[in-house]
Amino acid sequence: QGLMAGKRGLILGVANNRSIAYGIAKACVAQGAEIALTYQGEQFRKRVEPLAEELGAELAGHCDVTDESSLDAVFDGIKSKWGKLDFLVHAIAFSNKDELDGRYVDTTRDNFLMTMDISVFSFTTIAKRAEELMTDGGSLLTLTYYGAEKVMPHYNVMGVAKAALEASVRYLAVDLGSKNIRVNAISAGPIKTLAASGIGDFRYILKWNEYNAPLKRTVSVEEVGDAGLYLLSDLSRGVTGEVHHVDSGYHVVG
Ligand code: 0WD
Repeated sequence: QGLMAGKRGLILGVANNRSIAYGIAKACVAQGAEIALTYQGEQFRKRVEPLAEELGAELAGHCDVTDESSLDAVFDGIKSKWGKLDFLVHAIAFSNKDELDGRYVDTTRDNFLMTMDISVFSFTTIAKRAEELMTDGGSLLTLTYYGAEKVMPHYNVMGVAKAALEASVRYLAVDLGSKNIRVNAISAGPIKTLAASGIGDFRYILKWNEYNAPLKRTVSVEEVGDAGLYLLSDLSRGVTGEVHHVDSGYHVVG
């Protein structure tokens, strides 16, 4: 029963119960999906373990996307446990906090490369690994932000990375389309999560959205979760290469 009955998915990027990936995981499980979660290192294991238990999810182990061997281990594990994969969520991004403030022009080479590696290249290499397991087609989903399209205060190098991530969605959609693997992104409005706490003046950005978005409020992880459910389920079977805004409509005025 449910929109996701019989579907198995890997969800990367649950850090805690405020994570966008957690909202997506909950929505999928409520519709009958079987899911596996990864965590980044031991410090997140103890936060993610109870969430996995609550959701009836498998723990697919430690995953640091900059470490190929940890990716190999996660995908080998999925292959031996499930043999195939129907959907995948990539909700991962990182940049040095001290460069998510001030001017973009001051970005260092090291942080530029690290930000692009964790926030952009990881989706491409994960898509390649998922392709092998998505033998009956599938759906890949990543998370982006409006700072890819317009300059947002303090978003800096992450805005440049999200622009590259959105372009990756389009190229991957073409590469994988003939195998009926769809690739889409949700451009979420600002939500107070651990990752967001690294962005300078984030409370101001939340307030700005409340005042200016057509719906006059910010969005919740449940709302992003339900949109994720649509993009991961067969309801969106005709949709690929799309960046879908779940932002109370902010992008039409911002
Ligand atoms: O306002 C927001 N919160 C928005 C977030 C608006 C629009 C988009 N997004 C995006 C983020 O850029 C990210 O791509 O949504 C995605 C999920 O972010 P989130 O739910 O806001 O943040 P969080 O709950 O912190 O999860 C992101 C997690 C990391 O947490 P920390 O706080 O450690 O950065 O990504 C994971 C980590 O668990 N992560 C990694 N996972 C594997 N390998 C790595 C890595 N190297 N780096 C970060």
